[in-house]
Amino acid sequence: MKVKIQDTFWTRYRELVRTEMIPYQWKVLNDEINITIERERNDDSIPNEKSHAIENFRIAAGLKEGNHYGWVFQDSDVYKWLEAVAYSINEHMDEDLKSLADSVVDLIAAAQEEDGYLGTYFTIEEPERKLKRLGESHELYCAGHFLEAAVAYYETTGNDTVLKTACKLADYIVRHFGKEDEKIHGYDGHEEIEIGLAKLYRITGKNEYLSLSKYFLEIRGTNPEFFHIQNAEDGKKPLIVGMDKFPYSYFQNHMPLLEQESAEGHAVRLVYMCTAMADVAAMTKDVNLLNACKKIWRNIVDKRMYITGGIGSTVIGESFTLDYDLPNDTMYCETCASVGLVFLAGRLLENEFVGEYGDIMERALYNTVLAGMALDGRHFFYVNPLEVVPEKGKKDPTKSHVKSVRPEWLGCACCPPNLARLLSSLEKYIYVQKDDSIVANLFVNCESRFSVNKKLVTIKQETEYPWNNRVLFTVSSKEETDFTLGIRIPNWTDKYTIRLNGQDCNIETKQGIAYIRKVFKDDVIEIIFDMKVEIWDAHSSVRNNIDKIAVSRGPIVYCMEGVDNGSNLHLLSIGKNAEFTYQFEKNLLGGVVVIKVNGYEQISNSDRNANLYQKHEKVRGIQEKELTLIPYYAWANRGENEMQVWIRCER
Ligand code: FUB
Ligand code: ZN
Repeated sequence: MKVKIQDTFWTRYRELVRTEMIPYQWKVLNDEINITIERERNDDSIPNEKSHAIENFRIAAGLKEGNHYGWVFQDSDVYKWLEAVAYSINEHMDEDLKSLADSVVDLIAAAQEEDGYLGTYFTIEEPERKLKRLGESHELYCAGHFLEAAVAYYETTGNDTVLKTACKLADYIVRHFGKEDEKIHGYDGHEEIEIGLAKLYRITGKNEYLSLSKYFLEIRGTNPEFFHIQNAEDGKKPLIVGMDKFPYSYFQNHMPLLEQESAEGHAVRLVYMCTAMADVAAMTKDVNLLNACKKIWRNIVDKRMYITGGIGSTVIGESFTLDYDLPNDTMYCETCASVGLVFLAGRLLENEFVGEYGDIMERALYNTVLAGMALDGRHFFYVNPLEVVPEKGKKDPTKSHVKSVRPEWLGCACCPPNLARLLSSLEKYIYVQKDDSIVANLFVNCESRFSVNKKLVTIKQETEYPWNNRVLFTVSSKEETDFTLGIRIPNWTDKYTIRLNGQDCNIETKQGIAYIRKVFKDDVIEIIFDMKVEIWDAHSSVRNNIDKIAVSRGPIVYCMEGVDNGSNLHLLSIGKNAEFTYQFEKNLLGGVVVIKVNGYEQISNSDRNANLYQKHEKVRGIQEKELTLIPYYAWANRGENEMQVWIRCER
């Protein structure tokens, strides 16, 4: 399958990645740019003087002298950058960028030790502690990111060094971990190696990589004490302050994966773990593993996910908390966690054609993932709140992670390059194919080629999604080709029509996907979704959202911002039968559909001398006010101001 995107909405982002993010991030990784690196929350242990990520490699390679700087997982910023470059030059070859990336590959290879070990922190600072403190060390996490980057870079460029370095590293890990007595019967505190090994298996066909990936999943949680035992044997100071005290569930090792039924612990780790479960399940046809993954998915989607596709309800441990606990202004909703949710949905879709996987992917992608970066491609959110009063983030220590302006860079820089690698590889998520069934999962202007029963089929998608409700599929094949084309019917639409070659038709829909089975040659399918403004209630167990509504249109969730509606957004409300209007504004926020509604404003008693508490008035004093809503992903691009997704509803 080869998909080429030519889409107004997405090309803008992908060009931003290519022309802004990748060069900008390169300068940051090299400490060549004068920017403010913000701590993601008030915590003095967060390193924020510089990135030093490339310099760490130079020191580890013996090209420079000095100390390691940054998190123990600082290397992963470079790997994710390399992965994004791989996808970007695959789409748009840039010889200068390729030479730069080749030199980074050489540097990484030079930093690799003779036996295959790769990890600048331990090579430079504490070689004697290698693999001795896996709960915190992130050694296999970084390795997993390198394997992912290496596979992507090898696939694009055929660079031999990158593949050799990756295999040498993977072989090192195979030699050190596994069932055999002499090996470590353990795993990394942060899942990721499982994904990297599975990818490396796909291109090398080496069974030991897939087996080890499966082993890491199988052993996790069977020995919850593993990290504690290692820490005690190590006996030295933790590698990450306080992490040795985190509960087992933070690492998802509180019980074997097959027994886990809810999404627990650190959100990014959880979704990476589930991504690997779905991946390995698909490759090994392991139904139990897939079912276990689906159980956790159900818990996320039904009880622990924000309407924006954000996950992680608390800053403590960047974690899930409990069912229906979805506070809007203290949440975490890390950008990486939603990037991971996209990966997970994609892997589940490869296992089974279920529309819901695409629905959630779309929700995370168009809302939290995109909110993770500013429209200039040079400022990034780590945490994605659904309600912000800027002063609170500054003065309330429990909200120091809730920023109202995207920083230029972050002490922990996991999110920006994660965004870059996802957006530059978006073409991987548009279709899924299994034998002679192709499903259109995302609606993006693109031209795609498929091999179906050894025949070449081209499918062109034309659409103005997410602003417009029409998608046209033009299928062409030199020879008549019998196959099934599925089209996901998004869960936000109540009605849709499909026309095949100009004729209305009734199509069978299964699990959220409409299927057309026929002999295709030159055919046109037009699908029109009913894309009106929708209002949503949260489940009544979500205490923070009682008597509030959220507004969406198509896949886009909306919010109110102070710049359009004034401050004190909490005083605004929308009537039960309010009528919404919408309009595309091409000069606003890069071109967005803006929603307007006649709502209300509670007459405020802003007199500072007024009593804090006053006798209850039966009738609330309200006045009419037109409210303006913009896409959530585009908030905080017009200076610092309040923002709110869930809006009070006058019933
Ligand atoms: O631990 C590595 C990365 O740093 C995680 O994925 C993020 O959540 C951040 O904690
Ligand atoms: Zn992150």
